[in-house]
Amino acid sequence: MKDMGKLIDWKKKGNELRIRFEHREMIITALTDEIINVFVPIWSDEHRSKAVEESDLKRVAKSGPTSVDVKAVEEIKEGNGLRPEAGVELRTGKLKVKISNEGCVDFYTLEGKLLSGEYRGERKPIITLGIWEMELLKAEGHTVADTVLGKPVNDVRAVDPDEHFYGLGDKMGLLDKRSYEYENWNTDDPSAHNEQYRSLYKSVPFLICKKKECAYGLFYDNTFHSYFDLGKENPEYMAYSAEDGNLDLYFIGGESIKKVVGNYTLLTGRAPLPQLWTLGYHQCRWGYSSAKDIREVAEKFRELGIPCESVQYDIDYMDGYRVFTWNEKDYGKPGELFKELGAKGYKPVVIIDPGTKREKGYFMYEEGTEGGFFFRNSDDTEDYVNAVWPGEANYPDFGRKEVRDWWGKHINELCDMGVAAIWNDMNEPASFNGPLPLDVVGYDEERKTTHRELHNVYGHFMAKATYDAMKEYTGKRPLVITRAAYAGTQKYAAVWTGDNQSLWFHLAMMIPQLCTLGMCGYPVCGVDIGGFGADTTPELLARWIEASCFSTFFRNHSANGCIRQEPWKFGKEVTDIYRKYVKLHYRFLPYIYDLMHEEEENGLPVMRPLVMHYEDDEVTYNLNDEFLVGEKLLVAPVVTPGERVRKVYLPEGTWYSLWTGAKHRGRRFFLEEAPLGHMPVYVKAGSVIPMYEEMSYVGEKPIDRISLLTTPEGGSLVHYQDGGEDFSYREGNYNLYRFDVDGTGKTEITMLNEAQDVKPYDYFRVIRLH
Ligand code: MIG
Repeated sequence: MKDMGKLIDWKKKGNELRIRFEHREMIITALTDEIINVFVPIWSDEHRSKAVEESDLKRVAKSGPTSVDVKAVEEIKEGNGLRPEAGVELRTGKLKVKISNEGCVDFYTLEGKLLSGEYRGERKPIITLGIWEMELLKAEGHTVADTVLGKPVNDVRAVDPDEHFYGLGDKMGLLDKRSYEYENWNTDDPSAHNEQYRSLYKSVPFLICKKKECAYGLFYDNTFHSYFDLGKENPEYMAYSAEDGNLDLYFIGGESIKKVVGNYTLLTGRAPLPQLWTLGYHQCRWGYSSAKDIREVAEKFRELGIPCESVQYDIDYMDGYRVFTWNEKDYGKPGELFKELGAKGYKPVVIIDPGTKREKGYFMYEEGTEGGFFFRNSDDTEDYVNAVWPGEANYPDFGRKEVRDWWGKHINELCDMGVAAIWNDMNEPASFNGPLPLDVVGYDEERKTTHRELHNVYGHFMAKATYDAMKEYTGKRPLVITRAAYAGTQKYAAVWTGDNQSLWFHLAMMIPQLCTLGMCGYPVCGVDIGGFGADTTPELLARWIEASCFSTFFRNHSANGCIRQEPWKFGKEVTDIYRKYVKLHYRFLPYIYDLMHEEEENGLPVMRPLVMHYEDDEVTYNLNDEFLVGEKLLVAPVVTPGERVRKVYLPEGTWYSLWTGAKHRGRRFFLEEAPLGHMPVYVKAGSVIPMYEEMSYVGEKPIDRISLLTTPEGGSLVHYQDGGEDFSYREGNYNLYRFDVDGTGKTEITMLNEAQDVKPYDYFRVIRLH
């Protein structure tokens, strides 16, 4: 880090190295052999992390470093062209960190390979501003250097010419984020998100860097407005900066992308195993505006034999968009429709926005005002007012426990009504009367602060409030779906990518976007199938349901005013294709569930970019139109209109077509027939994949049998089965099977764990591809 001044002295205490420089201190902490925190307290002495909580640190401590040694070094010579410099060196069981006397921090493997070196030169920003913008800057008394370079928190790191970047949450752009520029400032922008968008709804300042034969991660834990320039300004470096806060960098080693992701999620937490039904199919529309609408749609799914778990309740179910109220006029008595549809297997999922209507006599307004639970205006004299759906509204200050508890109490009332899952929207937070001023007052627990610091964690805290309340109250694994998030929100919520549109380009972007969310610790994620805004077409919807077949958040959703988007609106051909892929999703549900269970252990997502498993294969570095499900399935959806033959790439190994059993040699491209309704899917040789029988919804009938899909080589499978709802699996209440299937289909079963009260399968059968 620049501007530290000269090194004065240093002291090692346990895993921690404190270095005093002329102008600042730097604290290096080895949390594990591979996770190293570099902390420069520019703004506060403590970390004040929202992503890494006390409980996270306790968990990480269990994998503490095997050794931490520190010594002074005369000359730091190693590394690609770095000048010899004196400084201090910290070594763990896996990594070496060198801190120069000028405060530059470089990370190496123990063998001396440079993973990430601080850039020693000056930043040379390319001026991309137009004449008009330049004039404006001048008029306001700024220079370009002020705006691009004048941030208090900076880290500029040298990058290799062939280095690739992944991660950063829900950001647009391709899988490889090199040459893009991004901002972390949660943003609700309903226009069509394009490739060059710098920010969307979430801020996950975690970057995965892939160099020849190694990978590492950089997690900049800072909730203020921050920026990444990934070699756009200059191909020699990447630059991170933030408007305020500390430099709080976690360097994440691990050699492979998989291990880096595993380490990042060890640090920020892993998504808990969801209830089985939540992984099924969901239908939604902003515009199902009465009990009649919901009922009709729910019944139609059953009638057409298309599986479905929920028809979700968007904002119209509320009385005048007042949160925690019910519109009886259009939806009948609270809870009645839930019961009626519950009998048909439907679980109620309702939307809850944060914006609380300002209206005398409305209980949320009265309680919130009375309790002092809302954001305050900048001079802290009155509650801050903006507007959202209900008109003038206040914003709950979720950073305080008492506010979260208050909110949670009302969440519990929804649970009493029968609500099974909560969908959180508008929590960037969105506002109709211009953005919230940065100096709006809120709290981080007892500490008074402003929206500048709290903005990017607003959705995070709202999701936490909801998750904690539901978990405690119901004892079940809560499904909270959130639009806004920060790093670590995966502990509390699943995510969707907000308002996409019915555009072929958005169908295509789904693949890098969801793969990226997965690499950033969000295994339960999805996009609005069919597109939220704009009007979908029969072909687009058919291709969209194909491509989403393996999504963990699997929901068709569309906006009021756009064409209705249920499959039957598009005739028999589309309905048949739709049914085929929703049914296929349910058949593969046990595979997805196994992967989610494994994710709690290894942090790996369900949907993965090929580069995660084939890191030495350059073709995969920026492959945007294929993905893996776990490592056994490869999916190559058609995402281009009119295309009926697809170019498919299969990596190393042997693969079998799921549909025909045709055998393919990997590490090559080939053409595959892909008429409408046919999505190329391949099974890796030596795989055994669990499958259920067909069902209309989870809970329709006991799941008493399992099928094992195998390739001609046979293989083995560790398969997990539990009751699908509560947390008793954490006390061992689950069955764990190992199936060893040989080349003839003969199968040996070993029970690795037996549940107290989960009935094992009565039957199994082997389905052999050949
Ligand atoms: O300003 O609740 O992204 O899924 O249907 C729009 C209405 C508010 C935005 C969400 C979308 C939802 C819609 N909401």
